Amino acid sequence: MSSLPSAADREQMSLRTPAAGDLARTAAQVAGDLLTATTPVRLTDVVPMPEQVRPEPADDHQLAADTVIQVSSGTAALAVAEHLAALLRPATGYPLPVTGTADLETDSSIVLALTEDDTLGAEGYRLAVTRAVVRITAATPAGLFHGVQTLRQLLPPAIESRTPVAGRWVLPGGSIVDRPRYPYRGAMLDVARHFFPVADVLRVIDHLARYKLNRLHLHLTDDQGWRIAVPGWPRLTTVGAATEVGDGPGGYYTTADYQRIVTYAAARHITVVPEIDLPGHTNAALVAYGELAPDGATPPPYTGTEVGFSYVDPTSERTYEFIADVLGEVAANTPGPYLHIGGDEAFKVKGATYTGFVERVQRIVADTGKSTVGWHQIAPAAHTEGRILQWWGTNGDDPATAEAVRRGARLILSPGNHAYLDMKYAPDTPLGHDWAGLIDVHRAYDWDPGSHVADVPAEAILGVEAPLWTESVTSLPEIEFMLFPRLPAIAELGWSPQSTHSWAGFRERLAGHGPRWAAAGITYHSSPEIPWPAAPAETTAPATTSPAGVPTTPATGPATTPSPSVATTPATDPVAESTPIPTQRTSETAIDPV
Ligand code: TNX
Repeated sequence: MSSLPSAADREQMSLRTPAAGDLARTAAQVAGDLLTATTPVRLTDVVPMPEQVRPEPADDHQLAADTVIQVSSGTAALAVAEHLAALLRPATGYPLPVTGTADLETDSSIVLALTEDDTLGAEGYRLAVTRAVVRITAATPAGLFHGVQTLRQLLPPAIESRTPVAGRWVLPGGSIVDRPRYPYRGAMLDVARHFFPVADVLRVIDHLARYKLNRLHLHLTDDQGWRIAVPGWPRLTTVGAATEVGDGPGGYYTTADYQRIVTYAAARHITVVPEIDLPGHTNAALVAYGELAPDGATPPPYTGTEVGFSYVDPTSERTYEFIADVLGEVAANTPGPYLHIGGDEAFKVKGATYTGFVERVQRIVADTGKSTVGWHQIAPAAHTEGRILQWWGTNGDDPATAEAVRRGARLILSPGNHAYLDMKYAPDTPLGHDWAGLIDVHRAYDWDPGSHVADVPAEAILGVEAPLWTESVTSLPEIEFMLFPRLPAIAELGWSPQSTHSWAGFRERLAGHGPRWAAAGITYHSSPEIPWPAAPAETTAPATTSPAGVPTTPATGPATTPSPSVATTPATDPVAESTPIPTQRTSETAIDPV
């Protein structure tokens, strides 16, 4: 495992933090650029690439101050319509009332309609843009929601502004028919190595929703911290949560916090997959309850980044009482069907002891009514109904995994050398590791989930997930820097048909998203592989040029720095019921090495 960013690296990052005056000037510049950003987006620019796209350039549709959002009868579509309205109101400044009937299609409306169309599946949608009407139809609210994310991308990047922008809000004419390749499309956030407050997690959920991801895997426990309250085991949080990598204070989610996360996710059609990592990665639990340790001796807290040394005692009944309590509590607060039991890197629990442990924990999971998910190391354990393995290998070849699939398991693909978002983009990326290699955007994109693991048939693939381990990641801007632009690459692999796969096309489409992220205050890595729109001539941003001659600072708003000193209140989408309207972060200096 590579070393974490040194104090000198971080020092350098904060040295590049712009002064307040520069920030204000940049904010004005971004707003000015956005004002002029009225060129219609092309219907073919959507990420992930839709299944079918038919542009009709004569049919562009312009939103207007009197545009209304109409929904088909019933309340199921109403929440999606309100979500859409909340997305579009800040930048347009239009009232966009939501009305409960689709009968009156006026000249200026967006219609969301639930239909019986069974060709669209559980998440598909149709979008038709004509001069008169924009219509999204789907068989489910989830399908409508994904259609809304497409609609959002078809408006100019300035739609991401949280304050009104004078512009022509034109949607490109034509139609899209779309549905996902895989039912499981996720990202993982490790909240154990570093703890992230609820507001940060909500913002990550919004990022997933933009790219039609539908699973958020939370890695809730590890050696460095225990992050979830469990009644009857108070020391897990009073003691086990008080540490993280380095010397930070740690933290944990109360039951109410966790419920807020799952509710916010559910409103965005995202299922939370909670992970309690067992039997290894448990030092924080052992610090809290030494009775669970193999020798009964409480270990010291651990805040380093090694793995594989800790484990709960697999021979003690107390261990299984603990696990039943923890998994029972987490299951009770989790609406989704999965419980992730980890199972990785338990180097000290070997052979039959390890498989026996996993099989017993799988039974405890089954007793909660959920399905077991585990890292692919659990493969040798017996099959149990609905068992899912998460592949994180780097060479696509593991006979034990293939055999577990033959016995009925399905796979989530997170190959370490393509999907691990904690890997560095390039040798000089200031955050991350390189044990699985460097992962630039091309590498994140260029693999096929359907044929990745040897001797595993395409039908056994449930989907893809991009994990972000956070040994080196300490703040929301740093999370975003590692997610963008690689998360959309993995999202496209999970959603788009393999027949649309094209690196040349993807990098062109992705380029248009840089200005969107900038307008939304999202920190991102301005990878030199992506042809970001050229910076306007008059920009005051210190746009620098990569060796390839590509500006590393995108035109309508440069990447923000992940320096914690620049980040303001973590922002969630304006649809967040109880979160404040975000403060836009408009700092300008990318941390990209130039
Ligand atoms: C391996 S991948 C781990 C994690 C580390 C990660 C760092 C896996 C299941 N385990 O414990 O955080 O590498 O990249």
